[in-house]
Amino acid sequence: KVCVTIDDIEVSVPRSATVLEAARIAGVDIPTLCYLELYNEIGACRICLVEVEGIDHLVAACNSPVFDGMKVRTDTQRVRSSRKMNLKLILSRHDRRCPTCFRNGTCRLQELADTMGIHEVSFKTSFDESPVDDRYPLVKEPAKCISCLRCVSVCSKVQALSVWGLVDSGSRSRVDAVAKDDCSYCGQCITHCPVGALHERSDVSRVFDAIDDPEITTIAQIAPSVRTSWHEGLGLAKDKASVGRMVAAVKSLGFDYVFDTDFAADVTIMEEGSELLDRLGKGGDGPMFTSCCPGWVRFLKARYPELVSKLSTTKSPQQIFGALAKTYYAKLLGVDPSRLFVVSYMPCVAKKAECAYPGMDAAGTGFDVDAVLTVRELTRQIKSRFLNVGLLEERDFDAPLGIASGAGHIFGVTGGVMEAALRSAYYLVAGKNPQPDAFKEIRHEGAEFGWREKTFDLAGRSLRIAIASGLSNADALCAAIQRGDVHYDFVEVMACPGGCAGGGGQPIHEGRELAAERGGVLRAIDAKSAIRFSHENPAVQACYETFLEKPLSELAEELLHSDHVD
Ligand code: HC0
Ligand code: SF4
Repeated sequence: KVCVTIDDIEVSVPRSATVLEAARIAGVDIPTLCYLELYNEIGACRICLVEVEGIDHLVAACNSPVFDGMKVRTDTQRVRSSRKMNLKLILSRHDRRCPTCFRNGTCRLQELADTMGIHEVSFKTSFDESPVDDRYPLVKEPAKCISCLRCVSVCSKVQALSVWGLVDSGSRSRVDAVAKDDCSYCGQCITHCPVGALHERSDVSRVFDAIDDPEITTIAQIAPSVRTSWHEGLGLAKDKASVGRMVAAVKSLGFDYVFDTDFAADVTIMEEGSELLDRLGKGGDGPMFTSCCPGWVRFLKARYPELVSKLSTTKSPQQIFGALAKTYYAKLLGVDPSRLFVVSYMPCVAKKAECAYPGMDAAGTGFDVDAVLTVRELTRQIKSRFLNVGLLEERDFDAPLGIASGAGHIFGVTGGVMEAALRSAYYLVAGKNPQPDAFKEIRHEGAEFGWREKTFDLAGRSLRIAIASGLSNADALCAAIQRGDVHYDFVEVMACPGGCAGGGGQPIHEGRELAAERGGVLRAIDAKSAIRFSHENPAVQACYETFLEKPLSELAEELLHSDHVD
């Protein structure tokens, strides 16, 4: 430990600490912009400048190490005016049309300009006027980019991809997509961008158009982890943000039916669990990979094409929902499926791409899922209708595609798909249920989302499983499988750290990672659920009895499976 004085406050801090960390220990706030804990400690923006006794120039707090006896001043006139000058320079290269920016209200740059009292920028403003390309689900607005390099860091360090890079030099240097084809669309660059330079393609108006069309029946499905975060951008207290109130809010937007993706997650388990036992029975070369995360599927195709055959053929819950909505449910309603418009509310950007993949048209109407909106887009929709959600009466999901088990709910947290699958696989092998929490040892601890493994005894059959979230963990796992260092039967991968709870379509909170907290909400919902097993969901049982017949039936194969070839 070393002794450091920050603005007359003496603190003892680890020798390896930076000035910023020491200041935080002392309770002194130093503003930061490009800084991202663990991943982007590069001092690029020069907003965290401080004065250190005995050093002539100002230093960046985020990447300057402390030393014993160090005396730091964070609030001198020189510090304040340098920080202001640096922020004004950044603002002079930024398109400052805040009112129409996606990040208006959640932008770190806007917040800093306000708190630092900057209300005019006297420098000549010039920014990158390259056109915005919104053909893809992930959109870059060059005019908004401040070259903080956070996206570059997150993409390479957390996701083991290097889609973003610094191109050109000098005054022309800028961040651009240098390996676009590798992009998994996980959206982690969006949730870590401090400004509005990266965002999802907005599909909001297409959805409102469908809602307003009297000829169209609109159906919403809501993904598991949306219920943990839908209120965050609305300023709604947690205790008011019940599932029932979320359903009421989505119904208020004008949908004819509001259903639960978690119902389809239960169907996924029926199919995927049966597929796993089928593969094990055939004694093939393991493992089977989960395939419900489109970010992971894109990653695998790009990086490990030779492992693609190991992906489960079962479609994701989003796509199973779409396929069943436009076949099974269209029949129940007696409606022509081409008049149905299915909207998914997802914590995910990659789902916007998934719904348009070849083969995602089981009903033959074009697309089984017509539009995918992120939680941030849901927030914008609710705000635009001036809904006072706190006052809405709680509503239930519609039946039957709104009935789900606890196993379906935990899909949105890392390890949840695996746990749900094991609960039902055990039943299929043993002919009786395990304890619902029999597989709880695979749950993550806190925010430790790395690669974890375990061998379970599945009624006399030993099953080796592994779970990873975050693509750098997935990358390490795939490499180990290829080298033959590890052998598993079943592997769950989610592209985003913590699973969908930490998804790239979730609300953004500067400097805070909420995946673990949101995941905990899903675990709590599961624990309180009357039904804990996918195979005990009565709506799923009815769907098999009256329509699909049984898991992996000919019809189930046709509607609910895909070979991931495109
Ligand atoms: Fe997920 Fe899903 S759990 S991918 O993470 O499997 O987006 O929340 O909807 O489809 O159910 C996202 C979340 C889903 C799907 C489910 C899976
Ligand atoms: Fe999307 Fe979830 Fe996968 Fe992230 S982990 S890419 S949010 S499906």
